[in-house]
Amino acid sequence: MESTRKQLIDLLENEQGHISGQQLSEALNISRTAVWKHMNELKKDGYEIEAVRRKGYKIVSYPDKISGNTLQWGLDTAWIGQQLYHYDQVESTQDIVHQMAKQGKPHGTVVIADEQVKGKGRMAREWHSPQGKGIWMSILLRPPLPPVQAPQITLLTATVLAEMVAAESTLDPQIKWPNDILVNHKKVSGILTEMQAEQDRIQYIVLGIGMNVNQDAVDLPPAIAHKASSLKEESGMEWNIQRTIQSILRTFETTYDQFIDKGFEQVKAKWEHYGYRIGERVTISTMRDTWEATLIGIESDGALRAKRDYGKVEKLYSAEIHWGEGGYDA
Ligand code: BTX
Repeated sequence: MESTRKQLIDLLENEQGHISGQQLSEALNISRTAVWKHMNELKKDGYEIEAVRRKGYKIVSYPDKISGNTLQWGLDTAWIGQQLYHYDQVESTQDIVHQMAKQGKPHGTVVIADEQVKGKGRMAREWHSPQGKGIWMSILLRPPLPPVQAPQITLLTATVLAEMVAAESTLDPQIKWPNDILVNHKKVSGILTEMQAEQDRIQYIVLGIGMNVNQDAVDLPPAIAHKASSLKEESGMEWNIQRTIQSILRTFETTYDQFIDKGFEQVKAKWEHYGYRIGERVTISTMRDTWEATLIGIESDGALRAKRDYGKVEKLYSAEIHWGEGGYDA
């Protein structure tokens, strides 16, 4: 059903003028009544379709509103988003995916909302998720991995988001350890990974991605305005949220498959390529002391590697980093 709809859209898109119901029914191998039903579904999803007698159909305009269907049609993925749910408003997409995981929904299930009223960050922090301005999405993953490897999926996700931003704009995204996406030193995206696991096996991961897309400066809460931004603010252009979601999902699928196949090395290299202040000196505070070091990269368990001036390399799991000029410390 879905793929017929997608083929139908492709046919309509590729035709300069109108395309007749007869041609469509032959090309898709379905009845003309079925073609007509599909057209009505497309209209419901916001496609404006012109139907002219004796000539046929033509797409006049595309939906500007996100829907599960329109997201799925343009996706072309093997497993991610095969089940995709879109909501206007939710408390948090994370909670919905946790429920779905318990009900046995498959690996790759995606939940997206236009707005979250109780969006959450790490450590019970709040994640501001205003209506229609960003990407608020959670992905259900069932990786064949032990729980110690879960942080690698968060790091991988950060590289996917950075790559997407770099591919779709002239912006220069960076990943601030462990997993904030920054543009011009400001946070445009955050990742929340929640896991259900047994001793040696991950049952499932709910991977939450929040990305500020089309907020203007005034849309950002004053408390975070100095350290947060949106893709629009930084690039000066409005982004198509639907296409941006599709681009993230596509890149995610390829990167994840490669990681499961070949391991973490490539992800690590990419992370370090985008890593904020990698190769630079910062001040680090741990429980015991405060010292200066040069950040050199990450470990495969997600730790940050920092080299002391006398050469010793430290692995940091939780530390306060004073990111220096332009960076904020939280
Ligand atoms: P985090 O703990 O790294 O970031 C939370 C902190 O970031 C907040 O304390 C605040 O200072 C700042 N902040 C809050 N909202 C924003 C925002 N929109 N942009 C920039 N900074 C902000 C990061 O947590 C993980 C965020 C994951 C969000 C996704 S959205 C889909 C899914 N559902 C859900 O409830 N959470 C995830």
